[in-house]
Amino acid sequence: MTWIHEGQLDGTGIKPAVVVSRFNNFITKKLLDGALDCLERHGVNTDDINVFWVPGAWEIAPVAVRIADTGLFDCVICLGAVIRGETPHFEYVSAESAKGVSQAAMLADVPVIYGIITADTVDQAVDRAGTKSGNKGFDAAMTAIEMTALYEFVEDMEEPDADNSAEESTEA
Ligand code: INI
Repeated sequence: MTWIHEGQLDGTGIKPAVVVSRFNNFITKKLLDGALDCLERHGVNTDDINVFWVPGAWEIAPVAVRIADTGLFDCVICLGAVIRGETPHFEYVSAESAKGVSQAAMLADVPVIYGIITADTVDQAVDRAGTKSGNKGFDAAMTAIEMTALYEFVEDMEEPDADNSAEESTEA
């Protein structure tokens, strides 16, 4: 028997933290709007959402780690926008902010979700912040809800017992 587990998209009772950077805030404000919209549409209570603003994408991961370490939040959603300029600066900021969030996700007990846009042009960033290509903030929040449910399920998991179950899959 194969056991299949998947987090459900129900945000009831969860306490998310959102870390969002001010750099390129004409984009990041839209990502935040998308994330909040998603959380509220999936049952998260507005009073349970905490938003932390940081200067730029570089600062997102260090703050995300500390927020996760407080134990006060069920997930951390990281939002930012890194847009290519004329110098190699973009490469450093985009690569290190991605690595940082990845490390934070590996270390934290709760899901740390990567919602940082990296774009070659302003148009590409606009497309991903609520226009042609959807809203990456909304998508990140959706991922956070699913992963929060899955983490909680895995944490409480007991050994599956084939004899005592008619179900092959579990809704986390
Ligand atoms: N920060 C961003 O969030 N996006 C960018 O596009 C960006 N660029 O291109 O420079 C950027 N730089 C600032 C960086 O994140 C830090 O805030 C700064 O270096 C101070 O540590």
